[in-house]
Amino acid sequence: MDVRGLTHSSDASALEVAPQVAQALAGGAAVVALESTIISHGLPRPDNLRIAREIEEAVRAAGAVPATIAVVDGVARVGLDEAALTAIAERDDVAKASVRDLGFVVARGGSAATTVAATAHLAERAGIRLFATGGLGGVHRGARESWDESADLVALARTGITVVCSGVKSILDVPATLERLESLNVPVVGYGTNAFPGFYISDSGHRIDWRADSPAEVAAVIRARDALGLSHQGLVVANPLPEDEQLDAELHERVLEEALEQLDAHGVTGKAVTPFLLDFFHRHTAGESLRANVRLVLRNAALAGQIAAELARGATGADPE
Ligand code: PSU
Ligand code: MN
Repeated sequence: MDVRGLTHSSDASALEVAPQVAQALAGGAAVVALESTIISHGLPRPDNLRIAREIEEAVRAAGAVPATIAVVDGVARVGLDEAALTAIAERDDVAKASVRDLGFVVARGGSAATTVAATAHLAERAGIRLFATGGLGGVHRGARESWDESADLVALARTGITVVCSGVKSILDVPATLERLESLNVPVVGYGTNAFPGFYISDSGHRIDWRADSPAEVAAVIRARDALGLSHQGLVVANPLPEDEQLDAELHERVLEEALEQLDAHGVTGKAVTPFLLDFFHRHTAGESLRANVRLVLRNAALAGQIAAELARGATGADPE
């Protein structure tokens, strides 16, 4: 298996790249990494498995090979077959793993869905340049007391991957998250907009400096960053839901307020916070938030596929250094 930087056979058995993905990478074809926490902890069963397949399909339709990433029975897998995808969606023993959890899950032969941070790490290690998800983790509201900031942010500061997302989840402190991304040198570019998207809603109300209007423009920025020695750091492409597909703004405000109250009332902390809030939303918006969540992930998967295809086109025939 052609895994970048892996020399020992013991390493190679801890990280397995699916044949289709390995082949695409070796041939310089377009590949898009997909996270699995959204499948196991972010979307309700039984819809999650069908949606996971649809996300992969959206990547394929854009001309790229999907590589959903997760740890299955002690092996970090880049690209899941049907059995592994089903296991992640349906099994009760699937943990939520960020970067720091990976070693434990693998050493103990366990299974885990990977967060944006962990997925980005494994994808980069396999040589994948594009990654699609729903919304990034970030600084939680009340972080001044709780210090709750997703490891997604620091991971992006030192992982060379472009993440297409619909901003950060609206349950978070959005302006604080944007400030942290700035401190961490993680660039944010709006896709077709200078308004930072608000996950379920098109516009979070916060502006961003940079905008790109086509996959080719994003690919040009990625290439320029590579040329300047910035390829070891992440790039965030913020792709908003069109206004007519967003969650009703009033409904969003009301449910968010209730969700945060319930979070406090139940004393939920740590990595349970995000799944709790997303689940609360899905149950209290009569499925509207779920539909918005699915739409935005599919759109992000398609755009990541287009950018990956654009990058692959540019690379063909070019000197491999
Ligand atoms: N985006 C979604 N649904 C999700 C997530 C993102 O649309 O479930 C997940 C991602 O895996 C992200 C994680 O990395 O939530 C953030 O969790 P935390 O806040 O505990 O770092
Ligand atoms: Mn957290």
